[in-house]
Amino acid sequence: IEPPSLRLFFALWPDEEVRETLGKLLRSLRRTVRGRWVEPDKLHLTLAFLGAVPPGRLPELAAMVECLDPPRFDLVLDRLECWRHNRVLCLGASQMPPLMLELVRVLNSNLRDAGFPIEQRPFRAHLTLARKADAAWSTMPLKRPVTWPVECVTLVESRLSSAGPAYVVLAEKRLRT
Ligand code: 2AM
Repeated sequence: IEPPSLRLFFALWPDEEVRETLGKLLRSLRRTVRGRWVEPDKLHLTLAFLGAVPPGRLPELAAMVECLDPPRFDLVLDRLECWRHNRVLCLGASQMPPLMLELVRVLNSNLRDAGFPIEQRPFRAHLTLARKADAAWSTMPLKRPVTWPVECVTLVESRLSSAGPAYVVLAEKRLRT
């Protein structure tokens, strides 16, 4: 019998300070937009989604994170987006840091080399704030953009349950200063 697979993804995981800023923003938006809001301690930005992975491959993926050595970068989240097709409300960036795109490219290239299926759609950096959102607009610039000094890349497990997903950081690598 095969052990159950793990639902995994690589992500940028906010530190406490950024999380607090994001939490404040989320709480202020809650006053005007209805939706199924993400709990502030679960906010994150997915770099590459792996989907179901046999647990035996976990060490390989953890090693993939350890071996990364990307320089730090700032990600400026400066707009809200509400996607029409799935009513996802998220934070986005009008400028993609080249170092972030390079990180995504390296991750995907490592995954491909190791034989993992990889995302064919172009990477669209976003941090989901709410689902089933009823915002009337599709994009809205933030009066006060959030600057996120990205210091860490993580491998995360998502455990789905009726209470919503629980996320467990399985491996992390600090970015080079
Ligand atoms: P979302 O925020 O747009 O929902 C854990 O589910 C993380 O993986 C979330 O950030 C989620 O993105 C992302 N994710 C889930 N399914 C995905 C898929 N099929 N392709 C890309 N990302 C996915």
